[in-house]
Amino acid sequence: MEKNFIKKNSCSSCGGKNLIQILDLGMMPLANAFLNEEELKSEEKKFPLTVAFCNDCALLQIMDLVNPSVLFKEYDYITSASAPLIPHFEGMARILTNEFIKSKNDLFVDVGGNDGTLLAAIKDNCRVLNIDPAENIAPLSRERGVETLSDFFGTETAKNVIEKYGSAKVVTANNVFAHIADIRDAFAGAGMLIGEDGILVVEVHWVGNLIGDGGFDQIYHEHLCYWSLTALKNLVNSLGMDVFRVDLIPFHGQSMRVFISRNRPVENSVLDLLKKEKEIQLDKKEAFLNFREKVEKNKKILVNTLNDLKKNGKKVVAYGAPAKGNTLLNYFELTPEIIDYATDTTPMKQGKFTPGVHIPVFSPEKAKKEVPDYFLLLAWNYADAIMKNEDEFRKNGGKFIIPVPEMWIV
Ligand code: DWN
Ligand code: ZN
Repeated sequence: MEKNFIKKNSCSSCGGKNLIQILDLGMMPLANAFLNEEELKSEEKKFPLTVAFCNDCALLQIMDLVNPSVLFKEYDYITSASAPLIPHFEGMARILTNEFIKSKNDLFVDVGGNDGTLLAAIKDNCRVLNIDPAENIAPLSRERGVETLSDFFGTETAKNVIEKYGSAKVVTANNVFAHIADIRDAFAGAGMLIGEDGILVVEVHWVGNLIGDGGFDQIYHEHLCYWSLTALKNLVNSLGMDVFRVDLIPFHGQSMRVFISRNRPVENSVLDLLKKEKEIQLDKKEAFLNFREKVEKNKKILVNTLNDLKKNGKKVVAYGAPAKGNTLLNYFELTPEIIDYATDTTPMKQGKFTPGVHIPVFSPEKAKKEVPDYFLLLAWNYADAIMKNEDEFRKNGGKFIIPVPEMWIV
């Protein structure tokens, strides 16, 4: 992509033009573009953010494509900064190596492997390769002993990898196939890489959770597609592969772990989830139009509550500064007048300001010294682990505001 931004007019998966607009979030900054003090002085880049449903293949997607080099070459998100993700990926490593890795010479490729958390748990069992465009994060992955290629993924990269390393027994793509504009090319590349008998495992946020119990805040420029199994299977089938197993897992609200191959028998889990998706009508635009109303209703409730707390002299601090939090803060216009500051465990975010509304980000230590009355839990997807860690805060009368799907206070 030459320019920094283009608006597309066809579906990323099937190429159809039968697209229905579901949500318009207006002009938005990039969700991971945290700013330093110097950058606050210049004008910040903002881009339109609109969501549409494809009536032909059932894929929910954004229409606004920001150049991936702008989004991903320098990246402020590291997997291991969110403690619950470490056992999650170690568990995944165990499951996949036990079942699918047979020899030390087998190749295991992780697309978008970030700081190498998953592959570090696999590297003693076989050859591993992380392919990730974030040049600032590659050294962290290499420090873990994980061979790392700083590149975007598609058929071109797949060809190069096959030439150098041969086919892969397992290719994983965790929380990354929502992020690729030419998604047909990415799936085709993964298909080439697994050859005849390898498997592809894709973890991706489940759109049924996004429009049901999860938040609209997962919508931002990095996330180009919001997958149902129905939509994903349509694409995979059109490329000569099939989904043979799927697990719903409690990550980022609810995600799907989708197992894909060319020749394995389809298991009941696939038929079960497809049936469930039919029941909740994930293949129909109406389900998505209802979601729009939910977002607007929640906005009113949360903004009114925060304004009332502020009027009553309460101090509210954001817990976590996740990318998704920046959609919420900007769409709900929550400025430092309402949210004093945010805390986040990611060193790269500390000392910076959140995109758009410019809330300052500090290490969690700050809130230990200047204890707030309320934490707005922007990292709501880790609510259970965080509540446990912050038991003391709650025992002392502190409260958490969970912002989505409907605001509640605990
Ligand atoms: O798809 C994506 C997902 C997987 O990761 C990306 N496009 C970007 C990113 O999204 P996110 O930033 O919304 O992800 P998380 O994992 O929900 O981010 C949580 C944030 O909260 C991190 O910045 C770390 C921070 N955190 C914290 O400060 N205290 C997290 C935990 C668990 C904590 O206790
Ligand atoms: Zn389509």
